[in-house]
Amino acid sequence: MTTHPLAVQAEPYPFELWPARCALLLIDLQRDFMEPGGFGEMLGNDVSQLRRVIAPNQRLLAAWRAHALTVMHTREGHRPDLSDLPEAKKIRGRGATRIGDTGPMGRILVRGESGHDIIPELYPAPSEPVIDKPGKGAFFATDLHAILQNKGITQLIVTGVTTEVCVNTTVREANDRGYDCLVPEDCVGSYFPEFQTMGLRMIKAQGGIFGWVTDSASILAALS
Ligand code: TIU
Repeated sequence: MTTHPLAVQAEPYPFELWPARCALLLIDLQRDFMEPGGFGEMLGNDVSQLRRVIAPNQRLLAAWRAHALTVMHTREGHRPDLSDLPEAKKIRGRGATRIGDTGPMGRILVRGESGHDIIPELYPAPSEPVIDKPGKGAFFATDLHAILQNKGITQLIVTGVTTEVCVNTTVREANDRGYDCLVPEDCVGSYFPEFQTMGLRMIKAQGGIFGWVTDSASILAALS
């Protein structure tokens, strides 16, 4: 354990990184969001927009693993019987295909289906906890907070997809629970360029109202 924090260049001001207390939390890097035929495309989105986050996430993940730091992953999805799927979420959008229906990668957003799993490029190691969440935020109806507390984690580097939906919701939930959140902009992606920009601005505005924004190179530079 270092006796002083590492300074990461960030906005609105440098982030004081305590590596041993900082988990890398990768949000919903699932085939259902990242590949054709899944939930993201079903909602009318161009999923190719998100693939630029893969390489920078691989670099951060490799660094966290090399330093034996805490890595955790989340997946959005539901039980096969859909008992944890609110009716409101099921019918939202009034689309012909819904969560639980069969798509090219199995049943859409259902646990155990290939589309629900994390993309091979960023697949979790056996030692890395995977949080299955039914909502957009990673703290709602999960044991994420308990696991982080048990590990002595007080800081989160939050990456993944999508910037304005599950990443933003999770950062806000974490902030209210007392975690300092750092978001590397090249490691988070949105289907909408304007939401990418504003989703990040919302986090760092007002003196870092929800957290800090940086890039993966700045984190890697601080760690090296
Ligand atoms: N639709 C969309 O942008 N996102 C989601 O539905 N879930 C996540 O962000 N993971």
